[in-house]
Amino acid sequence: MAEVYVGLGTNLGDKEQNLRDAVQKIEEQIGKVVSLSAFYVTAPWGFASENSFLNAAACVDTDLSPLEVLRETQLIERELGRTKKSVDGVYSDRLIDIDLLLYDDLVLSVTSPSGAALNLPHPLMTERDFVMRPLAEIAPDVVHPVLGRTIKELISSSCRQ
Ligand code: PH2
Ligand code: MG
Ligand code: MG
Repeated sequence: MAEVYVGLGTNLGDKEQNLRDAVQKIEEQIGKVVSLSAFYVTAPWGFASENSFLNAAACVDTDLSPLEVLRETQLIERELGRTKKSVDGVYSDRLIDIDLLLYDDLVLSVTSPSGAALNLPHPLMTERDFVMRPLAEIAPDVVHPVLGRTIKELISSSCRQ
């Protein structure tokens, strides 16, 4: 059994419902959601949009491998109506985005059979306040496996939005 942290984001449609639907599907398809942060209203980061985001973080106990979790999160995104993916850091509005942040203390960089990159921990997580604030709420004492510091320590030092 592994402990996975995921970040959830949406800035289109009924955002609260999108997050709730994603959490329900994660529970059905990935594993037990053992904690869920509050939902945070955040400004779009890294691109211009009129649509504010709703972001959250969740901790999931799973028997799936990292690549299996990635396959399921991508499937759930499509089931909830997402059609476009970000390409080379060019972001766009979306119904739902589910990003793997941490998988136990694994450090890895692989390409999935579908061609998607999987990097753990998520390489941009510490730069993103919309990730770190919800994560710090549910996992303040979890240690980042590369930086060797807790989420609580990292949010008070390097985090920007
Ligand atoms: N996701 C992005 C890019 N920018 N900004 C906010 N506020 N919330 C997000 O979830 C988000 C973003 C790429 O996935
Ligand atoms: Mg994302
Ligand atoms: Mg994503």
